[in-house]
Amino acid sequence: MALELYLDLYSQPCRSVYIFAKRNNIKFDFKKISLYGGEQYAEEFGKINMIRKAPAMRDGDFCLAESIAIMTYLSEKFQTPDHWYPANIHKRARVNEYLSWQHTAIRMQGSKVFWLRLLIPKMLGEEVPKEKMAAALEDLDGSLKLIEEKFLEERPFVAGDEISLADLVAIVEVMQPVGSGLNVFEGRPKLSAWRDRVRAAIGPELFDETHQIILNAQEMVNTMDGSTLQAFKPKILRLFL
Ligand SMILES: N[C@@H](CCC(=O)N[C@@H](CS)C(=O)NCC(=O)O)C(=O)O
Repeated sequence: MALELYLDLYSQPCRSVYIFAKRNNIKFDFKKISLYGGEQYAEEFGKINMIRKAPAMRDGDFCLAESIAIMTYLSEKFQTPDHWYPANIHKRARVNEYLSWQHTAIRMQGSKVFWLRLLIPKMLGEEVPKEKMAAALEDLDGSLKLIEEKFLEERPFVAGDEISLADLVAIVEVMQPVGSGLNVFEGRPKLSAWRDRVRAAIGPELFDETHQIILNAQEMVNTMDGSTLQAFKPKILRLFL
């Protein structure tokens, strides 16, 4: 049985897994799972990932959740080039440091800004309170500063001269609020130059193809039936408002 990846490219961790597999010529069946359509709650998907989140992977009888676990598994199984997850103890530690930090920082904040700007207004039929938006933008700003000043410092990539899993996981999160029309690169030349290096290292075609869906999110939301989101309302309001 071919390796299966369960993905929805609206999702940041799905985009990193997708780019990683494609960039490393790992053959897989793309199993599309529509998160806005609630397919993560289907009985069949529960057998693949009982956490009911995407991405998920099935390799024969072996099922795995969590994007970072999936990418490190693939890097080991397919012996991908060292730069993705370097063997050098200090470089790997830098990658791990970023991967450990990002979950509750840029990931949470970029997602929050995306939902506050785009999906929550659609769901509620009104803009979110100004002070909520201001606080979310301030938190996001803090994380973007840390990416520039702590995780990159003067290096081209997080672990040094070459792209690693840390840059891949970072770029998909940094691009999420961009999908809501917020240009996070404006006034941040260091972040912009890093984005250009990451795009070049991934390959501009693969980068653009993967991000097309999120960069079209405003259009998608305009034509979306607001009731589609009602099922997520209690959870999203608890999380973000
Ligand atoms: N830590 C997980 C996060 C996975 C995750 O939160 N996925 C979201 C999409 S970005 C999801 O499936 N959400 C569906 C839901 O919560 O119902 C990873 O890195 O894979």
